Amino acid sequence: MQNLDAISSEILSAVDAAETIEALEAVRIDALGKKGRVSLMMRELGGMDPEERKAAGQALNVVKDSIAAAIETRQSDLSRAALDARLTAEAIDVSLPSRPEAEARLHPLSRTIEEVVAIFAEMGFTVAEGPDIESDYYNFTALNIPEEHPARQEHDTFYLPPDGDGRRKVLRTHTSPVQIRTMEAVEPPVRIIVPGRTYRSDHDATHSPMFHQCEGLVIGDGIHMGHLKGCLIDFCRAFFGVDDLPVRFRPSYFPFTEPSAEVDIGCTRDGGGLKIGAGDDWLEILGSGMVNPRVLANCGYDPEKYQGFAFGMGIERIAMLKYGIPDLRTFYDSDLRWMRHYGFLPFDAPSIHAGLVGGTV
Ligand code: 2NM
Repeated sequence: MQNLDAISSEILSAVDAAETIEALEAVRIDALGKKGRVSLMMRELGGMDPEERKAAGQALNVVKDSIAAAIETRQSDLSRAALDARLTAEAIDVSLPSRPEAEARLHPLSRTIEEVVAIFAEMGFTVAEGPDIESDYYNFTALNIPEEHPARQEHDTFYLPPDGDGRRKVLRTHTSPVQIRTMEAVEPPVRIIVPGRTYRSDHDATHSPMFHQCEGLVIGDGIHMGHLKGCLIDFCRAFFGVDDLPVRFRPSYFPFTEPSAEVDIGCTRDGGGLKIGAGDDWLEILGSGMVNPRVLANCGYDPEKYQGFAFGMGIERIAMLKYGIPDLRTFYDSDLRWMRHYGFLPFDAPSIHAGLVGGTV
């Protein structure tokens, strides 16, 4: 016990000299551990006289506490130093500019489909999709398009080579087969919007053999021409963003609707360019009509019980009008300069409602 002071200051020096948490722990075990120097001296107290033991015990406790306190202080100094070193080593310069990334654009056709779908989704429509390769039945027959109709002719429609039973499938010439498939699959009420690729054997400055359509179908009990007009007037005004846009319904003919109507919007061509929503000129936007009772019957609906309306529009056409794209053929060129000019930033897309996507029929 006589050299307690010497032992104490030796241990305290070792504590101060420990440069790492691990080295400090070794010093702690050497001093205060089970077989440490202080612990061994504690054990020696047992062999002492009571008087001697009391004094030595007190002295030893003071030394033990001061060593424990010194270790604790050194420990927090070392861990703070370790943290400081790590923070310095791992410092992130948040003021650095990000690395340049290729910035993608949304194609104007994708954007236009999203806009049309978002407007009809707001009215309670869901999206339906179907195959691009169709049977003659779904593309023509079910739609009341007769055998002799010009649309069925070789030079208007792409026919695939005949399959096993001699039937020739077609590349769908409109998205209407999806409406037929939907009516076969579900009972009214029906409210669907059908965007997709369509194909016609036609190629010049204003026609592409592949193009896009968006058609719609509403079937219910007591659906009439007033519903058709209200729905399509609202659509035209929402799509072109003109609240008081003039909309005109002009009698027309389609085999699958009766009566049928083309939908025109007001515009002017004065002063060179085209201006939508003003003037005394008209621009054709949509085809529409009340679904022909023969089409309803073909799909297993009782025309006495259910009525409905349908409509269709060309996506390229309405995209060209809305965004001032002068040449149809540029849609399919995949020209990145054109995309940077006419394309859309993806995060600027119109909001699409959850649960909007319906099924594939
Ligand atoms: C149009 C114009 C008018 C139409 C009709 C149908 C169906 F399947 F219900 F009979 N689907 N789409 C339709 C009617 C399409 O596009 C210019």
